[in-house]
Amino acid sequence: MKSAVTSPRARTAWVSATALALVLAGCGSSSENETEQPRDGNVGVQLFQWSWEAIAAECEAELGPAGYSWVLTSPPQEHIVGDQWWTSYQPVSYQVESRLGTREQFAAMVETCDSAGVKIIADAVINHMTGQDSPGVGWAGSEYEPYRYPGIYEPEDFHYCDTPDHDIHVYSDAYQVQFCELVNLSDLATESPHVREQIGAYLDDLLSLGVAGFRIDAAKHMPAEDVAAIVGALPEDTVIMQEVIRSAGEPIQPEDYLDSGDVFEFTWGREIQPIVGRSSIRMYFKMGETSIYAPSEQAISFVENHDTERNGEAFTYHDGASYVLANILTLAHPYGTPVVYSGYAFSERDTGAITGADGAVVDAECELPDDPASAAWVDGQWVCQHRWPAISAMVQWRNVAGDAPIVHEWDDRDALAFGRADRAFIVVNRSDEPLTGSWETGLAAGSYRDVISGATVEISGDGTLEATVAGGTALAVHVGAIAQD
Ligand code: AAO
Repeated sequence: MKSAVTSPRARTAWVSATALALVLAGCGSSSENETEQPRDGNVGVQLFQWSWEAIAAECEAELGPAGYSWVLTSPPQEHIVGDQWWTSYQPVSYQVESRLGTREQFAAMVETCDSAGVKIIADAVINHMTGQDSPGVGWAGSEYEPYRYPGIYEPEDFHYCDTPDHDIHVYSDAYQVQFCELVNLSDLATESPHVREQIGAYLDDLLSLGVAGFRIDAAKHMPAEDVAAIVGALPEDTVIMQEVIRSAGEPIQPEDYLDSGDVFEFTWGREIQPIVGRSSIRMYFKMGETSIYAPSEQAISFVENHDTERNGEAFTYHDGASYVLANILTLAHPYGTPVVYSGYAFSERDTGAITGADGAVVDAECELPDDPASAAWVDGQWVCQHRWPAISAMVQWRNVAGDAPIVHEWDDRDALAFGRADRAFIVVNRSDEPLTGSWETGLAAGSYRDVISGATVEISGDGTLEATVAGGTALAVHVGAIAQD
């Protein structure tokens, strides 16, 4: 059984008690000390289609100081050639050579990020190879043909299911989901010892380059026992995050995979939308509790990922204040291990990130407008959601809140408020109108910085906060951001 990101073993490694001590020690200090706040929480960021060199630079400049603990990269293996982003998801070989960078650049990225206190989780595409019907040459020069990847796989290493085109047509049929081809992608026979060995060697290779673990792409399309056998051969502390999209009425569910590690919980993004919108706001306090949620300690929570950003199912950077509120609420809730999404602007679903003359993705640069939530983004521009001030501020808020329970729950028609023991407090106002109120916070008296607006707010001797919160935003304070006298 794999140790999951929030299992006791992994938690010891990722959430250090000294981090909180550091914040608390900094209590009396000013906001200039905030870059020294904890970076050992559990918040991750998916840097979609970021090159290895750009990720390395971001770890040092931004992610470590801001308190991000891990980065989910795009797939690092050799892939088919093409302009679309999804070429990354069609492996040609397991060489760590892609248009996101070379093996050396990947290794250097892991080292740089590690030094900045940021772990690397690699996206592992192990369910399938390409979906190409004719021979080709991959990014690093490897030749392939349908169902033949010289030196790696031969035709007997794939599934040929009994639908006419070998494709999955019905998700209610477990056999099709796991033995047919997902959108024509040659489906590896993951029950085969040879296939398991090849995949194991690839994952071991990435571990030797220092990654902390893997996102298992399309885990739903591999029998749970195959995934268990593959990850079971890896070191015990390998972090495993499986993509098993929860859908009502399907026979294969995320719970089937919990023995192998964590799962991305798609329910979170689906339920956070109406909470920001017009449904009963108090349902927020029940999120994570029903049977359509994986247990908190094994769930990755997220507003959107690269698929849901493109399929209309999630809030995205186009949704302005609602998108920011969804991220704030996700980071403020104790449920799960949150991952912030960060990608590039696009109009067409398939369009890849901007590439140079050699076809490699050009290093991401973050040039944030004054108000990113209402900015007009140009296609190809890096949106850098992880740097948006309110989102980045809430990463620290969450790190300070740690595992403290929710206290002082309050809600009104279009607003809610709560504390996290005596460490942090937040008021969220989803209406367009300002909200003026008085809340019991559980925090010690003093002048705090509202980490969302930057304004100073006072908490009185009995722990009460009296404030006005602008429409469509939040007020968030924590014991690591005490305002200077
Ligand atoms: C490309 C072309 C294809 C071509 C193929 C081969 O687009 O036309 O046939 O190449 O040449 C990515 C792209 C694909 C791309 C592929 C390979 O998205 O467009 O194909 O690379 O280059 C299913 C899987 C899930 C998968 C998702 C996209 O279960 O694993 O489809 N995600 C991962 C990656 C993704 C990647 C791959 C897998 C492949 O994140 O980026 O594809 O490596 C239901 C099911 C889900 C199912 C969805 C979509 O979900 O439950 O399991 O996901 O349908 O088919 C509501 C519904 C729910 C529905 C959900 C969708 O909630 O209630 O039923 O919406 O979010």
